[in-house]
Amino acid sequence: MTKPIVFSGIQPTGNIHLGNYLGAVKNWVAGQAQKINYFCVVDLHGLTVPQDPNDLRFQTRSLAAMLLACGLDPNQCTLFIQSHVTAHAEASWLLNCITPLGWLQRMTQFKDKSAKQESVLTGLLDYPVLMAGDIILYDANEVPVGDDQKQHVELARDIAQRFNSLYEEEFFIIPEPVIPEIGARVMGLDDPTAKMSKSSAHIRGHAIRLLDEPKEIERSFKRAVTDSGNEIQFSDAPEKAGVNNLLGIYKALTGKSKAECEADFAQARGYGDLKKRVAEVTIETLAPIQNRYHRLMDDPTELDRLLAQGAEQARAIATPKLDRMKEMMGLVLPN
Ligand code: ATP
Ligand code: LTN
Repeated sequence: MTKPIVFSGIQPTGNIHLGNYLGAVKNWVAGQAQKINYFCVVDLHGLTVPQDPNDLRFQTRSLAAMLLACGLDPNQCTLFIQSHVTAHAEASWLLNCITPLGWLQRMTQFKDKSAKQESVLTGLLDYPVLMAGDIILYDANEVPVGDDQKQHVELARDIAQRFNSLYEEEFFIIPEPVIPEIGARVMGLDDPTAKMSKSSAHIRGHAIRLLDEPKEIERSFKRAVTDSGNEIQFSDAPEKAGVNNLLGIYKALTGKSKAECEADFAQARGYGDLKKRVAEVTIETLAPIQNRYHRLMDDPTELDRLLAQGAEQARAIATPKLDRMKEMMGLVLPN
């Protein structure tokens, strides 16, 4: 049986946090051996909101090191930086020319993010077209992402289908979003009604960043917003969102069932015990990741070598696919 092809991406737009890890990266690592994997640090997507150039450069390399530290294995996956493979930017232009504007204006992430910007950049609207190109250039079958990206993967399906019906049936594979059952939407510790997000990770007590020191992790969990009750159970009730989020984090980190998680806290004296235990398992999970991260950042030559190797492997797939697209659309390929 042929192995499924997996593609996913993450933006170098700030400190990677527990939501990114549980909603996406942990699942990339877990599925590596059974599949053909492409994982991409999407620096071109990062440019869709204003960035400090030096900061973006640092974040891009730091994120790549962090992904390796989390367990991505260059022998089992292709890890690369999006702008190193120019086919992505070119594919997005070609796909722009078959994508109706209305499809992009409907995207909820665009509506949310543009509402927060003083001046909305064209790239922000166009973001999902670049993302569609990322995925379909590699004939990806599966796109493991958190819940917030489902709409973008569905748009990628629509764009692929439109290209196929205009030019050649079955040219692009129609990708499927793969959303984890638990961890798909980790909420902010300071506000359990909003998703934990990189762009808010600088706000104290909002996120657990993968590079946080144990003391900071304990502090953030201690301050986490809960309710005035003391029942430690999974619940969909809006007032229980804080406790539900903490239990969800505990479940995703330990791999235990819901019943086992609840049983672990049956004797707890209150939310304080839950917060303390969630902080402990988080610190235990992050310690080896942080060690590996620092080792990689201390060896820039090795990191660059791995990223160059990833880019070369990615180009070998993406460039011929892009050339076929160009030909189908009527462009003259250079001799
Ligand atoms: P930004 O705030 O800059 O939009 P982000 O925190 O949403 O950043 P991305 O780089 O956009 O991070 O997302 C990387 C991956 O992490 C995606 O698969 C996304 O679905 C997932 N993800 C992001 N936030 C969460 C969250 N709170 N819970 C679960 N998964 C998440
Ligand atoms: N938009 C995604 C990042 C991303 C991505 C991709 C995810 C860019 N290209 C391709 C999956 C597949 C996000 O997480 N915000």
